[in-house]
Amino acid sequence: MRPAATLTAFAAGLTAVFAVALGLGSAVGPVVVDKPASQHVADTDDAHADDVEATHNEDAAHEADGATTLPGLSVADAGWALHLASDTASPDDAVPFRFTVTAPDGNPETDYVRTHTKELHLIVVRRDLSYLQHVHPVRAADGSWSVPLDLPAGGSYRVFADFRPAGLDRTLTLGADLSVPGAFAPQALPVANRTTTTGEYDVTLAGTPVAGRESDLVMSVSRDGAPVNDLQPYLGAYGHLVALRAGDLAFLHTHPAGPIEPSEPGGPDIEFGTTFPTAGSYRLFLDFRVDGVVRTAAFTVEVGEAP
Ligand SMILES: [Cu+2]
Repeated sequence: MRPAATLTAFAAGLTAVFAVALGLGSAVGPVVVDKPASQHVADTDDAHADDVEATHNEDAAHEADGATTLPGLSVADAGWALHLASDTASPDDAVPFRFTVTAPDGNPETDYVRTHTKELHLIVVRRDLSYLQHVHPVRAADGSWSVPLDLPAGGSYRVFADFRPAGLDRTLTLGADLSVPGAFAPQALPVANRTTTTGEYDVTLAGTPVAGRESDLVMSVSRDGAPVNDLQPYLGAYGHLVALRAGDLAFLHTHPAGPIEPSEPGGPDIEFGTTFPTAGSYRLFLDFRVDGVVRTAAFTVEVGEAP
């Protein structure tokens, strides 16, 4: 073949592959690619059939079959999309981090159903899982969100916006990449641990998680060897747990077991039900509040195959 003909054939081949990929993408459903607003509306109905089934992600079988994009892996879902004002953040926390969430009509979403007492939870994690920050941005009347971030070092970060729009019967977790300029020394995932320390508090983890069904995890807080019985309600619960899969940072929803709206001090145990979609390594970040200070305890867990 002459070079020109080769190129033409190559281009035709590429087009065919691309067309197949596109067709497959629309057939499979939850759309990873951010589309123009005009297509969002049409997609919403299609996505709805999936929504009913995907409500909620705690459906272990559904999550385990791998057919659906897990929360946090996509910048857009069911017509809603996350837009960072910039994909680069300043390490200077005086510069607010800004973003918007657009609705299926393409306009910024302004109508939210509160979950855990907030309209939107923003979780920022360094991609090597060495750092996590959970904050609650402020929404302006035009729908734009802003919050100061405290990012300790350069590197590649993942931003998760966790919220429930009023027009949807489930929570969405949209994720986007964020770069922070500066020196970056990636850290290896810590080995699995059952005890950890944050400030003067020790936290132990009990439970044997297995893939594909809800696993019970119990975290117990102590100080100087004595159980801590004065955990303060924080965001409507005694503790909040964010679980991320090592490798792709899939975001796992966890559900506190026990009272959802505690008004009395709690502890030392905090219980969660978590569905790990696959076997493998996960990093868990537990937020709890004592003496008015929110602490974060981190664990690495190795999740086994279901017996
Ligand atoms: Cu939150």
